Parts: sequence; C-alpha cells; structure tokens
Amino acid sequence: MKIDIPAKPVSCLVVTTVLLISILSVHPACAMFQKANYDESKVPAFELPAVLKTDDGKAVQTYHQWTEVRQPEILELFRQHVYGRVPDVPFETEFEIVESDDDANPPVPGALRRQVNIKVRANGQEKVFRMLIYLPRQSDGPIPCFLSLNFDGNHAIVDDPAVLVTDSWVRNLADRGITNNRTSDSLRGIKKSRWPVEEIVRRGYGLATIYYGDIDPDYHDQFQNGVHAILDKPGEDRPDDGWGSIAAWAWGLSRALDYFETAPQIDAERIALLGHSRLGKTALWAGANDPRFAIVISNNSGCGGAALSRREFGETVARINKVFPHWFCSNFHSYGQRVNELPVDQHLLIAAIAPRPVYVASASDDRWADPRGEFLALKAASPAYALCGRDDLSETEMPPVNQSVGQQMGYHLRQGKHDVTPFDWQCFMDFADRHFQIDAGNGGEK
Ligand code: GTR
Repeated sequence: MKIDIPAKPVSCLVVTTVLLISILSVHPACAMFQKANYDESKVPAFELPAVLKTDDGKAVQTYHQWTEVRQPEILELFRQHVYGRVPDVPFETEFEIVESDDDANPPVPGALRRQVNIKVRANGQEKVFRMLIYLPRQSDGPIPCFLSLNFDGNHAIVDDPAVLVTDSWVRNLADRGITNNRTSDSLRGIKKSRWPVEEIVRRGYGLATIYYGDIDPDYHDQFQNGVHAILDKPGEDRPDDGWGSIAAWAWGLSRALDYFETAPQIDAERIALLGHSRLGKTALWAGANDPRFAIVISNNSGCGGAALSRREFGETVARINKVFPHWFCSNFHSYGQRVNELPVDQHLLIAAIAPRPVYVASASDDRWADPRGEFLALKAASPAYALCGRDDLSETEMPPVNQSVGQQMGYHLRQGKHDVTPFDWQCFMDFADRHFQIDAGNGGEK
C-alpha cells in the first residue's frame, strides 16, 4: 500500500527559509549571512590609494615629505576612519615590580622573571595591567626584547607556578571549565606551544607579555570598562572617531615601552613588537603610531590587520564590523558595503611603519585572514621603504611555503593553520637578529 506523506507544510517551511536566507544574503546589512569568498577569480577589481601621494594629490618625493607630511597624514586617516582616536587627556603612569625571581633553578631554564604592574591614572581613576617579563640570566648589557600581548592570561603562556593569575574578564573556554569569564590556575601553560620562552632567552632576547583583557576586555560594553573607562572624558558622547579596543590595546603596548625606558636591564631601543591575529592587527597599529618600536611583526593578522580590505577575500570589513563592532571606531562601521571609498587600505598601515623593519607572516590554511592579501599589502607598502632608502620587498610573487624572504620588509607563508608556531618564532628571531646585530650562534651576544 502506498502512503502519501503530506509534504506541503515541510516544503513550505524549507522554501520560506531558503527565500529568507537568499534575501538576507544580498541585503547590505546582513554581512553575517554572506558567504566568505575564497575564490581568487571572484576578487573584485580595485585600485589602492597611492602610498606616495598626499590625500590632495601631491607627489611625495623626499624622505622629509614622507616623515613630515604623508606618514602623519596616513596615521590621521586611520585614526579617523578605522581604529579611532585616543582622547587627549593627561594621564600618569607608575610602575611597580610586584614579583621578581632570581631562583637558582628557575622554572624557565636560563631566565630571570619579573612581574610589573603598570598603573595608569586619568580623570581621577586608575587602571592596572600586569606585565610578565623573562630575561636571559647571562647578558653583557641591556637586553633586546620581544613584546607581545596574550589572549588567555600571562599564566597561560608558560608552565611557571609563580606567574600571577589575572582577575580580569576572560573569554569563556567551556572545554577548559571556564564559564564565568574568570580564569584559573588550571589554565597554566595551556598556550605554551605559542611561546617558546626557553628558546627566546637562549637566543639572547627577553620576552614581555601582557594579558590583553587587563588593558581592555574583549567584548562590546559600549566602552564602559578597561582603559576606555578611565581615559574617556566623563559625561561626553563618544565621537564617531572614538577609539575602539584595538586602539586601546595598542595604547597599552606603548605604556609597556614607557616602562622599558625606565628599566636598565632592558634595551628600550631594541624592542620587537609582535602580535597574532587580532593582536597582530593591534601590533601593526601600535607600531605605526609609536616610532619607539624598533621592529613590528604581524602574524596572521588578516582583515583590519595586514590584509587588503578591497580584495574582500575571507573575512570582510562588513563582517568584522558586525561581529566585533568594538574593535574599531564607529566611522569604520559605515564602510562595510563601500570599502573602495575608504581613504586607506591596509598597505598604508604597513607603509606607515617605514623606514623601520616590518615582518608579515601568513599561514597557508588561514584563508579567513587572506594570506595573499597580506603579501600584496606588504608588497604595496614597498614604495615607502624604497623612498626611505631601505630595502623594499623584491619578490613579485608569494614565496613557497616555509621560506622567509626580505630584508627590511620580511615575509613568510607558513604551512598550516591560524596559529603561532616554533617555525614562525624562528623566522621572527632570525629577522630580529639581523636588525639588532645579534649573532645567533653566539648565545645572543652582540
Ligand atoms: C576571528 C576574527 C579575525 C581574527 C581572529 C582572532 O574570529 O574574525 O579577525 O582576528 O578572530 O583574533 O583570533
């Protein structure tokens, strides 16, 4: 006997859903429903804003015109349209070494540990963020350092029972038992694969890190907490170019540099700033803004970092603003459907670091971050380096995987996923060795 299943209500539902998704996917406001493009042939034609031309069309031909006119103009455009502007209010900083260890058997062989509270005061309020520092025990003079924010708390980067645990807001990690936005001792060392501390100090470098959520918690709370809360002028409406979280994290990195300038063991003139992913976006913005950072390194930073927005490959401006509205200023939110109208693209962010050494690292499986767009942005920043009399990137095509190229502008495409691996670190340290004149075979001595 044949049984007729009443198909109508089901198909009605399916048709309605499909229809709704189709409508939503073409509606400009619905970036969430748009599928990411991973097809190179579908990358739209675009024209990048010129590196060596001012906004009003004047050619930039000398080093002086670069540093005095175009570079400040680029920074200002990024402040106004992308990351936002730090409020111009007076603030004070104080540094307190809260823990230091000269243990004969240190948890990280060959390393001294320091933990420093960076206290910032403004508008009658105070915010404290804590920096963890490892330094090589053997050194002849002030030590060059890598500085990098971390995602999960200082205690997560290393198996060291003495590292203090943050009580700031953290992202929940249900599989690790973190469900109330507070971290715990049980996360000690969970991210150690990304932080080869022993190897870093063996090569003669210090490593300094701050939990990024100590500076500004990574969720949208209308900028009520973190450093926004103490620097924003009380009672004033937020301007459309008010600073977002990336600008806040970047500002915090400059406060770490303020500390290095007071610490005789550390060479504040040889600081390599490094960041991964959203913190790679942050490293680029911090490095562009603060010329005291001697080297700037972006790892897998993608959209809003090293990747060209106009390619609309992987993550797009529309999507990033939708999912992470607090990272940028509100002016940036209006560019989702008109990236070609942005007066900047991300090659200008890299160019703004010139003439200082810059390194961009991509990963082959990290299509969301658009590895090719990262390479092309670095390449497109080259004229600024050439004008400054520095080596620009001579490669015209992406190098094969796992091959580091470039002198003043370094690049590699690591095989694998979105991550920071020992291979990445090896390339970053080799790059820093070259620029800081460190002989790697010599235990890090100059
Ligand atoms: C993703 C985001 C990216 C990237 C990454 C990260 O969700 O879309 O822009 O920054 O997070 O920071 O881990």
